[in-house]
Amino acid sequence: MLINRASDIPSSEITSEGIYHNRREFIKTASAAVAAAATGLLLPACTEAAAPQLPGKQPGKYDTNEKMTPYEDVTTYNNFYEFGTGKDEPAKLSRSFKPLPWTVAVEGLVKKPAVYAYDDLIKGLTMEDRVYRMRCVEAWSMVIPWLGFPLADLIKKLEPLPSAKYVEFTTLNAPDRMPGQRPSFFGGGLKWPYVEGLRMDEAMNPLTLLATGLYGKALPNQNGAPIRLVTPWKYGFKGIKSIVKIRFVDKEPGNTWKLTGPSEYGFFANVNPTVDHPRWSQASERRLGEFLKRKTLMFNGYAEQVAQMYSGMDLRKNY
Ligand SMILES: Nc1nc2c(c(=O)[nH]1)N[C@H]1C(S)=C(S)[C@@H](COP(=O)(O)O)O[C@H]1N2
Ligand SMILES: [Mo]
Repeated sequence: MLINRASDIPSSEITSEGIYHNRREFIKTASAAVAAAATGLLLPACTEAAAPQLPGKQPGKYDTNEKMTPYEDVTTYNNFYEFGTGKDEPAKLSRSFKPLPWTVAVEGLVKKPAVYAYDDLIKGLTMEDRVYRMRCVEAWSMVIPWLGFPLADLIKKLEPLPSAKYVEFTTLNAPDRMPGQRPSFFGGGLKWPYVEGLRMDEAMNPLTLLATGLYGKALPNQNGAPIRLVTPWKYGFKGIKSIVKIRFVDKEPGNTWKLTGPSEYGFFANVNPTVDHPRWSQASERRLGEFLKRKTLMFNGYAEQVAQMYSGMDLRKNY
C-alpha cells in the first residue's frame, strides 16, 4: 500500500526555512521533486495512513479531534537546525544526543532564580496529553499529541516580579553535541544559540505548553528533548527546542528567525491566513500524509482562546 509520504510534498514546500539556501539543500529539494513527480499519479489512492491513537485518552477541552499525524512522520520530518537544515537530518544527526542529565537556568525578573536540575524544574507540575495542530510557516502542518504541562504552572511556581513583561527562552549551545552548530557544518547560517520569546500573557495562556513528550512517550531528540515550547496558535518556529534557559525580562526579547530575516519573520508569528510570508502563501496548508490542501484557520483554529490577546493590534505590522 502506497502511503503519501512526507517526501511526496512538492518541492516548493520543502525548501529551507532559512533565507540562505545552500547547494546541498537545493540538490535534495530537486531530487525530492523528481521523486514526487514520478509517484504523483499514485498519490490520492491511499492516504489513510494508520494514525496511532492514544489508548484510553478522552478528548480534553483543548484537544483537536482531527486525525493525528503518524508518529513516524512527526519524528522524521523536522526542523531543528542544530542537527542540520534538511527535514530528515535531525532524526539522523541527533541519534547519539544524550538529553539527560539536563539543567534549566531561570534568570531575570523572578523570585526563584536558580539553575534547576530537570527533575526539580518539573517537580509538582501535572503532565497532560494535549492533541494540537501545528502549522509551519512553510505551509505544511501536523496534528501532534504532546505530553507536557502548561507553561503557566511553571511560571506561577517561579514567581516572576510584576516588572516581568516577557519570557525569553534559549536552546542549548553545544557544538560538540549538536553538529549543526559547528562552523565546519555546511548549515543554515543561524546565529547560536537559538532564542525565542513570548509576551507574558501569551506565556500564561492555558494553551501554551512546555512539552516533555509526544504520543505518550519521552520527547525524541529531534523534537526537542528533553523540554520544548509549544504554542499552537503560532507558526512552528516559535516552538523552541531543548531549552536550557528561561529568563524573565521587561523588553521584547529577540527571536532567532526574526533576527535572521526581519522582513520575513516577526516576533508574534501568529498563524494568520490573511498575511502572507514573502515566499509562502499562508492561506492554505498541506497536512503531512494528505494530498489535498486545506484552508489555514485564523490563529490555527485557536481564535476563541487567543484572539482577545491581540485586540487593537495591527496584525499586518505585528506578523
Ligand atoms: N532550537 C530550535 N528550535 C526549533 C527549531 C530549530 O531549528 N532550533 N525549528 C523550529 C521550527 S521552524 C519548527 S517548524 C519546529 C518544528 O518542530 P518539530 O520538528 O517537533 O515538528 O521547531 C522549531 N523549534
Ligand atoms: Mo517551521
